[in-house]
Amino acid sequence: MPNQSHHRFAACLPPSLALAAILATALTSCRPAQDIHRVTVSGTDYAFGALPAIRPGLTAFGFENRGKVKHEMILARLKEGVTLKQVLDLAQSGADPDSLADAAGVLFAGPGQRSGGELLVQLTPGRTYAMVCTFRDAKDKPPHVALGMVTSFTTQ
Ligand SMILES: [Cu+2]
Repeated sequence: MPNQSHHRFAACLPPSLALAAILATALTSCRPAQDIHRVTVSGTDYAFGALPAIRPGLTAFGFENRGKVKHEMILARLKEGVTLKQVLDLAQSGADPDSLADAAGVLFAGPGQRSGGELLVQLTPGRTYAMVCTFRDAKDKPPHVALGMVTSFTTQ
């Protein structure tokens, strides 16, 4: 009787042990591959707020606008060995600073608002990232970066 041997095998597993095995499998597959750090960046007219120490790894950035005009937070990883000053100098000369950095993404937030989404970035160890807002309040006004809305951090 083939069915009987099957039953006998199932019966030799204590039910609680079988359930524990199923749960362990389910919990393992639900667990994220790595922890996601969360960093909220604040912006005012016209600066970014102080940043906490930022570690390498998967990081979700949020952007909170505490100012009275619309702002953006462009996040870019500077090329190895490049300084923020070099990027700003190049931008000021009218050239495109994209050659010195790799953009990660951008968040927008209206006055007094938080960005509707977050920016998920895999931060590289020991690298410098720049945050910048290039909005202008009017066509004849300077970009916010020229008013001081720029900052940087190096992953530690
Ligand atoms: Cu701005």
